[in-house]
This record gives sequence, C-alpha cells and structure tokens, in this order.
Amino acid sequence: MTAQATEGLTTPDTLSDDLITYYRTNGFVHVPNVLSAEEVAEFRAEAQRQLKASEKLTWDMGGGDIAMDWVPDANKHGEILRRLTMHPSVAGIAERLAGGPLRMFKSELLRKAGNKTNTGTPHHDDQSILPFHSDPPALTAWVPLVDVPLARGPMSYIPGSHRRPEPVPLDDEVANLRPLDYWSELNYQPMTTKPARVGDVCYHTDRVVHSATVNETDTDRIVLATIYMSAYARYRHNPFYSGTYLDDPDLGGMKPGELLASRDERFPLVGSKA
Ligand SMILES: O=C(O)CCC(=O)C(=O)O
Repeated sequence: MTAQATEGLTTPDTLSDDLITYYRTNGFVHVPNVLSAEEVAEFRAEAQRQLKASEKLTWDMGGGDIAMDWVPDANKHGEILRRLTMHPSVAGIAERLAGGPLRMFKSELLRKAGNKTNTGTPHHDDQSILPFHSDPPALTAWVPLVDVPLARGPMSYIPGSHRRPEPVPLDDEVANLRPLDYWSELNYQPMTTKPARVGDVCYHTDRVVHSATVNETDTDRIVLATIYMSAYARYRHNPFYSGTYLDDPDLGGMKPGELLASRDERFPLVGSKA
C-alpha cells in the first residue's frame, strides 16, 4: 500500500495511544477509517460472491431460528478476502492492540440477514470456543462490508468483562457458552453498542462478552471477522470447536501443546512480522 493510499486513514503508525488504552481497559475498541471506500467495494463484491457460491454454517438458535449464517475460512476461498485478513492496517492495528506478534487463525464471512429474518447474536465470548492458548490473548477484527447503523445489528460489548475470573472448566457448557448465566453479576453491567460505517474496524479480545441485535433493515449485514492469535499460540483440544467445525476438529491433526506456528502456511504471521 502506498503512502498516498493511506492518507487520512488510521494505520498502525497513526493509531492513538488512547485507543490502545481503551482496548486494553474495556476489551474492545472501534477504530474509524481504516479502509478506503475503494477497498471496501472490492471486498464487499467478493463477499457477496462467496455468500452465493460457498457452503455456509449456521448459528442455530433452535426452533428454526438462526442468528446468522457464515462462510467458514473465507480466506481459503480466494485471494481477495485473504488479502483483507492480511491487510497491513487491519492486522497491524491488531498487533499494536495485542502488544505482540500475531498470526492469522481464521476468518469467517458473517451474514445477518435483513428484515428480522435472523435473530440477534447471543452473549458469548470467543476464548470458550477457540482451540488454543494465546498470550497475549487472541483478538478479532470485525470488518463491516456494509454500514452497520443501530438498526442493522451492530456489536455490543460488556466493558471490562474480559477481566472476570478464570479458568473455567473447558467442558462446562454454561460457563463457556452462556457467560451471563455463569457470571450472574454480568447481568447488572451496562453494555456499549458500537454502530460502524464501512471502512471502520471493531476489535475485541477473545474473552470480552459480546452480542449483537437483530437486523431490522432490508439490507443483509455482511462482515468479515478475522481472528488473530499470538505468534506462539499452542493447540489445546476444545470440544466446542471440534463440535462446530466437524470437518476439521483438530486443525489437521494437531496435538495438545503443539505450536500452531508449525503450520506456518495455514497460520501466517501478520502485521510487522509478515
Ligand atoms: O457479528 C456478530 O453478530 C457476532 C460476531 C462475533 O461474535 C465475533 O466476531 O466474535
């Protein structure tokens, strides 16, 4: 990317210390103006193509309701979205927020269909379903490919909830998948909602509790969510991950404790180490 192309945009170099402090204190941050309109237009067109052409998983809420559907590992379905997952600003800002070298773990192309045909996204954290230990903690870059105003299901977070006590038993479904039932005090903490425009990126750490409301508009909410982890993350078996990604339950045969770096091509270094 040329210096000209980033003029007026937020880059790893121009990211303010205030936003880094906000992220570490609250567990999430909304970074405005990371991608240009031209970049987003290209990524959105490819996302729409993949949503039509690729097999999708669904977040099943029971009773026929779904919270969203998504193309898993969108980065494997073509060069264009892979480029977004490796984007020097998107990944470089993640690296500055995390405070250490990162690898890309996976990226999911999320669609929350419009006209209230999908439900809201329930409260959860991501660490509970990820199959690795990461220090610094993993984080997600949530990149909206359409504007996400209040009515289109923006993300909400419980500030500071990433600092609640751990560890929790890995096979305890309530502790892992229903944090508000397990940590009842979370029910009395305010949430922060972050509407976002195309070009912005919302980042959240893997343990902050987050959710999203229903998409009431007639436009699908399309987002690429990319998870970055420490460059030195190690595999751990996670029943919730294996149960979701049935065709790849152990990341291609990884053993507990193994460095994900041993699969360097699949989990590439990003940001300043790319
Ligand atoms: O987009 C959503 O509604 C939820 C996304 C999410 O939970 C995530 O990216 O971790």
